[in-house]
Amino acid sequence: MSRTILTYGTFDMFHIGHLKLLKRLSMLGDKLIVAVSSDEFNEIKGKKTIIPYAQRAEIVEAIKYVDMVIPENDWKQKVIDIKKYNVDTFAMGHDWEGKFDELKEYCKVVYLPRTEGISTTALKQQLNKISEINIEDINKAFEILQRLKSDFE
Ligand code: C2G
Repeated sequence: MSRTILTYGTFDMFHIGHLKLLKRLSMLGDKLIVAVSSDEFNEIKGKKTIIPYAQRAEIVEAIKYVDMVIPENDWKQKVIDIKKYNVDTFAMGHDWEGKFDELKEYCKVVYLPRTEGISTTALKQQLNKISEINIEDINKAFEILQRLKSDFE
């Protein structure tokens, strides 16, 4: 009997943490279905994504561990998806530990350890820091370089 695994996520700015999770999920069964959060649903979740849904879904679909991608549009669709795709195991990273235990009525529920040291939030913060280097600083640096250049000519 083939075992279907189901997970949900935003997968914005796809990184190694996402990849390692999908790899480990694929080892739990024969078919991995990933529900990628729509842009509208992320607004409901209070999450602002950098990469739009269509691209996030295409990236996840291209991952060799993933067999199928479906859209995640609301919190309530999980039970419907579990029944529709005859899911054997529902699984998430452990930052969701205990949050979906009510699904144990329908299938196995598993929380896997997250990959430490990487997150989309942290990537966004780093990008913000870089963009904070304002133009003024850049101009100052440029002036100094020009003066240095003229000193050596
Ligand atoms: N993840 C991980 N290691 C990281 C970062 C993320 O294992 N360093 C896992 C998360 O635990 C999650 C999955 O990658 O299981 C996707 O993470 P997000 O894109 O942040 O998903 P989220 O916005 O939490 O959406 O209905 C549930 C929600 O859609 C979950």
